[in-house]
Amino acid sequence: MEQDDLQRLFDSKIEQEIRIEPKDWMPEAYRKTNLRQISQHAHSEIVGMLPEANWITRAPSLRRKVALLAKVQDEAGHGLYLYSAAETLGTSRDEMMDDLNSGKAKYSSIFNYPTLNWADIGAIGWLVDGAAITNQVALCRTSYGPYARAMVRICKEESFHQRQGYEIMMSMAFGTPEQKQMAQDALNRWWWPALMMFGPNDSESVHSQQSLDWKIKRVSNDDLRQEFVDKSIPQVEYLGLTLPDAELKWNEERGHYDFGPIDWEEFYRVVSGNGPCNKERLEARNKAHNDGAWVREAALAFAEKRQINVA
Ligand code: BYC
Repeated sequence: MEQDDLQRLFDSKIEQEIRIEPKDWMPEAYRKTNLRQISQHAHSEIVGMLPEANWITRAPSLRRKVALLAKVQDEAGHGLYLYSAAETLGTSRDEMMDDLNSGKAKYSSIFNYPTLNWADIGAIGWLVDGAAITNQVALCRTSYGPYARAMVRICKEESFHQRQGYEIMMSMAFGTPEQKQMAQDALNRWWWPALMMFGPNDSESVHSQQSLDWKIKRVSNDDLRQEFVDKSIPQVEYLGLTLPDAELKWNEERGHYDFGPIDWEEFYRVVSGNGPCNKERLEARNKAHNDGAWVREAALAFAEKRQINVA
């Protein structure tokens, strides 16, 4: 088929909501955009394990420990589904790992903030996984088949994560005054970074329009952020907590909550590598990679031995 025909076929599939599959022809820029987004997403899942794993040994009860352990294991699984989806676009997992470990690849800004106490684990599950689901439910309808299918399973698991977090927040907000204060403090610290997870405002988002046209993104950064704010407020009210935003107000005309300005300077500082924990996160990833070298070597040696035996 001629290039023009291939492009027309691709465009008509996008138009008709027919998924693009790995062996289909696709524009190079479409391939690269998916690879960028899916690999960044995979890295976020893997780095996202670090702030929570830190609390597994200090969870306040066996039940909490088991739930947190399951959640952190799920994140590893999400990373693996997503690396597999990204590999179908022609890049190896080793290359993606090298890009993460060298600091070349991005991962979600949110994981560069510290988890100071147990209430932070509640706030992460509730707000960070809540923000992630808001984005990911929309991505179940993304145009690239392997990404969309990975998202369906991931969203189901994220719902458990969100509930796990909110349940911790309920225990603390309805607990002693000290526990309630810890829950409020965690909410104060995680609220704004959670809003930053959705990325820059639409007017500043370099990739949004093209990604929306290709149906890689189904909803814009600002619309997803607004959806998250609107659904979080009743949850905050139920807990009897308050949001660290003096400008938050229901806007009858818009049918949405208005909220105060996001500190984009902070966002870009964190995304460019200068957040509170960027250095620590990369060091932890590199250490894990280096400590695991013997496992990769052993697996390769075993695979080679099996091939020799089969031959
Ligand atoms: N952090 O043009 P834009 C999770 C970058 S966590 C860092 O709007 P795009 C989990 C962006 O990459 C969530 N970087 O870009 C939960 C771009 O830079 P490059 C993981 C960010 O791609 C709990 C530049 O800013 N979810 O799942 O159209 C536990 C311009 O932005 C961020 C996903 O990754 C950010 N917050 O839209 C464990 C969802 N925001 O690439 C895990 C999939 C923007 O040009 N990703 N940037 O150097 C997406 O939906 C989109 O990629 C984004 C950004 C909405 C994040």
